[in-house]
Amino acid sequence: MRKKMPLESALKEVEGIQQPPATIDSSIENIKLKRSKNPSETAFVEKILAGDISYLSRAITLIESTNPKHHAKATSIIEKCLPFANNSIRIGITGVPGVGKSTFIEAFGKYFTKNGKKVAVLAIDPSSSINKGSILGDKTRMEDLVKDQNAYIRPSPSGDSLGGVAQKTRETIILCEAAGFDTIFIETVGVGQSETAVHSMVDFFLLLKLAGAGDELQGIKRGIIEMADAIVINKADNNNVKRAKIAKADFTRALHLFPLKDSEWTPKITTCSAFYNEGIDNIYNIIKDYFKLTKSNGYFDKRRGNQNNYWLLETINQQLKYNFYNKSAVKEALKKYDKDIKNLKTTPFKAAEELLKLSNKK
Ligand SMILES: Nc1nc2c(ncn2[C@@H]2O[C@H](COP(=O)(O)OP(=O)(O)OP(=O)(O)O)[C@@H](O)[C@H]2O)c(=O)[nH]1
Ligand SMILES: [Mg+2]
Repeated sequence: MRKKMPLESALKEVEGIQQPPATIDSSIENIKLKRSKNPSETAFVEKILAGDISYLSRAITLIESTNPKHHAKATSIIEKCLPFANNSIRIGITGVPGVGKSTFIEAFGKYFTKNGKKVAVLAIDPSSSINKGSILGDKTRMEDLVKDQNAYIRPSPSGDSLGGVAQKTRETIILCEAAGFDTIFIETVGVGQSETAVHSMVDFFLLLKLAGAGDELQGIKRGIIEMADAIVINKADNNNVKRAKIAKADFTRALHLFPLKDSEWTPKITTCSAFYNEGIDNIYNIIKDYFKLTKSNGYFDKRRGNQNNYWLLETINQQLKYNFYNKSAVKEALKKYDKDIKNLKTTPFKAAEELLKLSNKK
């Protein structure tokens, strides 16, 4: 009689083959995250230091919140993260709308991640509160970078003042660094004061330009070119290559007019095509050279120290202003004095004096 085969369970059919876990770790984490609606500061800090993007994003949301409770919590998280921050290079990228910032950041960011870096992309754009959709367009232009495990893209915080937005971005930088991002890009649209704000929070300032767009002189006037550590003429491709070369020569000549920078760095002018991924390696090397120089001559640390000092005073100024204008007594009196000034009953100087006295009263 034939021996009966032992009854095999269907489940054993795949013995020896590793079974996928019944649940995915990341899903469990997500569920847990949703459950713990109000994680403690310590939980936040632990997760951020472990590189947890969900917690990083939630902490940034706390920074951006206008709720004073959130603000207090965010401040405490930032303070606890501070000892683990600062180990990054911070690069400001600016240029007029359409110059190719998003396309460039996609190409440049990928170059960094390919070289083993972790890149966080933040934006300063106070106008984004009006035009919230813009980041969507951006994300499609940064298609690869968005999917990159080693990149983190955070849309610009909305806010009604540039100072407020800038401060939030600075705090966000600290959290991103604590979460292990060693390369921070700060993007801004080169149309206003935001360049100065970005300049005051980065180590290297990169200006994107177009060949023959006629805005060269404007840039010189506004002092943006003076701030630049590199001027990159983008879209140097197809039938634009020649014009880009001419622009490069023009800028090189113009830059000779400026005195040597404190950093001892001579700003570099180069061309690239973000779209065709050309010239990106050259810009990467320029940046490497810059950090080599400024870290060895002490400028890197000095500049960060100066920036901290600037932000200390800037934050005090903002807070004083905010407290002053938000006092109801001041609000009312301001209207009255405004009228009195118009009716020539008092002078702006006397009125200001009285208003300031008023703000000191309990
Ligand atoms: N030919 C060419 N086109 C480019 C290049 N870089 C960007 N573009 C195109 O220029 C257009 C604008 O590029 P974006 O990257 O969106 O420019 P932006 O500076 O981010 O624009 P805003 O977000 O509006 O300030 C897009 O159609 C890009 O495909 C380039 O190197 N060569
Ligand atoms: Mg863009």
